[in-house]
Amino acid sequence: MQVDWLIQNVNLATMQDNSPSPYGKITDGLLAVKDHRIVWVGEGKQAPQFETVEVIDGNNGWLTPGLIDCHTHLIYGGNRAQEFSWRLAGQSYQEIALNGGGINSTVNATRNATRQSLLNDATHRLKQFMREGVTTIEIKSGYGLDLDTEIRLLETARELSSNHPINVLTTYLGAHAVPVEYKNRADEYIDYLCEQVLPVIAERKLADAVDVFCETIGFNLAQCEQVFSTAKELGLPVKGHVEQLSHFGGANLVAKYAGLSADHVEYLAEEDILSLKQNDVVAVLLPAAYYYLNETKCPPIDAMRKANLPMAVASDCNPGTAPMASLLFALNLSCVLFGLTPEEALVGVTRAAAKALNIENQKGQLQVGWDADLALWDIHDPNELSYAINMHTPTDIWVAGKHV
Ligand code: DI6
Ligand code: FE
Repeated sequence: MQVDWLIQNVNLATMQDNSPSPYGKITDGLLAVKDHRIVWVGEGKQAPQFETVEVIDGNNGWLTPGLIDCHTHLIYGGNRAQEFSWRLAGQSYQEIALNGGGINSTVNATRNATRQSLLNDATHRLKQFMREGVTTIEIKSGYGLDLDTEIRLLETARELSSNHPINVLTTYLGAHAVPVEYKNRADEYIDYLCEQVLPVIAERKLADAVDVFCETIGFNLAQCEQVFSTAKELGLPVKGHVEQLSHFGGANLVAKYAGLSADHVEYLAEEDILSLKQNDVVAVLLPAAYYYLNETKCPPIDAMRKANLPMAVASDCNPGTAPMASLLFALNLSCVLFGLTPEEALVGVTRAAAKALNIENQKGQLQVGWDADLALWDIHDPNELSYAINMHTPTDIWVAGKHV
């Protein structure tokens, strides 16, 4: 069998869904790559003869799919360190937002930032994720709100993908906050968003999906539904920041539009889970924001587990509620704070995260035909990836079969 390269003497965490063993584990395995795809994966002793160019010794380490961070706000100007001290002094996130801080203070900093400074700051954060073995990352807009700045953010996200060996999927999050120029006129802002911004974004193919902040301090159900129906008319899938600070009803709206994912879901009700499951929606857990906001209401993990609802885990990297550029730390938080098992956590940043981005048939598993996005770890057990904090980075990373 002609292949470009293969790795042997390696343990495989295939993350395949139908495997009888945890992590889809194959010990003493072998994986072969041709062009940018996996063409063989299994036990070394079962492997056929390969005519190959390069044979890599895995040194009995562990090979996982490249990690996928399916929810970030990576690109923004300035920071919210001042608010951090206000929050430590007792002000709530909601109070600060209602007093003109929060998202809108980052919108102001972003609108005044040059494209180069946005790119430089985002590149610094992106490199942190890449060194942890993240090979696919979702990046939202949402700190511009006006057409020009939203376009600048999404073009910058696309530029990151062309400058670095990482797959970037972009999401338009114009419904993140009401901008100052539309203060107390949220409905008119949503009309502007749906009539003048989203059509341009769609026409220029700058976004792969559309997101909303559906919350008391965000947008109401009618406003979010107007965004969702416009997105659907333009052929874009939807997702939502829902049930983050209250049970507000956004999860059912995502289900109604057969959205890709319902994100945060701290206040998800058990009856909402069935409609998410029936509409093939992924729950995206964002434990860093829960931790940073001192939230006390955990997502209903056990009920989602019992319903077999796919649960992804993501960093939510953003300047307000998760100024944190580590997907591995999010893994640890998802276990310690939310009660995921280490295996569920790793599924959350591989197979389930791929599904939340509509790429589950090409990334997130070690499977024949899937993209050869891979990370090799010098560990004795895949549990170590969520157990340890800041102790592991991959010894080797491949994106589309190319060593990076
Ligand atoms: N929920 C969040 O936690 C982030 N956005 C959202 O809709 C926070 C964004 C920020 O505070 O800058
Ligand atoms: Fe978010």
